[in-house]
Amino acid sequence: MIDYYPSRVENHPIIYARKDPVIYSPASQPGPLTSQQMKFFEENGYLFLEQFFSEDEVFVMSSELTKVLEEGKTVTDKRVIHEPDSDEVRSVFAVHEHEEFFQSLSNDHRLVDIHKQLLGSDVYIHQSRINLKSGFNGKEFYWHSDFETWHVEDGMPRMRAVSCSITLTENNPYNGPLMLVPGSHKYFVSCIGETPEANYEKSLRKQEIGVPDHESLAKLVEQNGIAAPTGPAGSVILFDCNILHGSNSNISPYPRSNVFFVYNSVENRLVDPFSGQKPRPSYIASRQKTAEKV
Ligand code: 6CS
Ligand code: FE
Repeated sequence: MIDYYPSRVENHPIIYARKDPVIYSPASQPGPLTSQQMKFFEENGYLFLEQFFSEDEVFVMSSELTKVLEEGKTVTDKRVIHEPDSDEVRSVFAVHEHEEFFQSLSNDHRLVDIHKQLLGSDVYIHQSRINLKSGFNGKEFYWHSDFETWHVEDGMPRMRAVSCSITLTENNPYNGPLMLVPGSHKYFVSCIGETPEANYEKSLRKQEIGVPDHESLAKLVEQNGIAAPTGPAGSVILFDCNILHGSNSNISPYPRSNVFFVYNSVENRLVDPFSGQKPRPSYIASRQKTAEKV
C-alpha cells in the first residue's frame, strides 16, 4: 500500500499539497447541505450549523452527558481518559458503541445524510468520544490534524473522513471553543519525531507527537487566520479530517462539553498503520471488517 502522506519519517517538516478531494459528490448534488454550504466546506474545511438540534433534544443530550460523566468518575475503563495532571475526566471514547443514547445519535439520519453527501458514499463511525473540558480544570488540545494521527497510527489511507462535533454545552469565547485554521485542510504537514509504542496512552491526555511545527503552523494561519465558531448547545461543527485545529484550556467556570463522531467513507477503511506498529485498540479506531455502515 503506497503511503501518500508520509509523516514522522523525516528529520524536518514538509508541507505537501493534499492529494484527495475535499467533497466527494458534486456541490450541486441534492442533499441536506445547500450547494453554498458544500462550497464553504470545500474552501474552508469546516462548516458551523448553529442550533442544529432543538431545545428538547439538547435537554436530553445534556442529561445523557451528565450520566456519562458521573459514570466516568467512578468507573475504571480504558475508554475513560483523564486530564494530564489530575483525575478529572477529559474524554470518554466509543460512546457510539457503549452508550445507547449516543449510538442512536450517531445514527441520526440528519447527521448521516450530511456525511454521505460530503463523502459521496456510505459511511461508518471510525471514532467517537465526548470531550468534557470541565470548568477551571479542562486542559487544552494542542494544534493537530486528526488525519495525521489516523493515517500514521491507525492506517487510514486517504483523506475521506469528516468529524462532527456536537456542542452539549454552550461554546463561548471563554471556555476553550474549537479553533480551526481555514484552508489548512488543503495541505498535509508532515511532522517530525518517531511514534513511541502505545503512544495513545500519553497522546490522548496530551499530544506531543504528530503535531505541526511552529513555522508550518504560522504559514498556514497567515493565509486565512483562525476561526472559532461559538454558539448555544445543540450546534454542530463539521470539519475535514485533515484541517488543523486545537483548543485552549478552560479556566472559565463554564464547562465546554462536546461529543465527536468521526464518519469515515466505507471506501476508506483502515489498513495496517503506516507507522508499521500495532494498530490502536478498537475503542479508539474501529477496524472491524464488518463495521456496520450507518
Ligand atoms: O488520537 C486521536 O485519534 C485523536 N486525539 C488526539 C489527541 N489527536 C489526534 C486525534 O484527534
Ligand atoms: Fe482532533
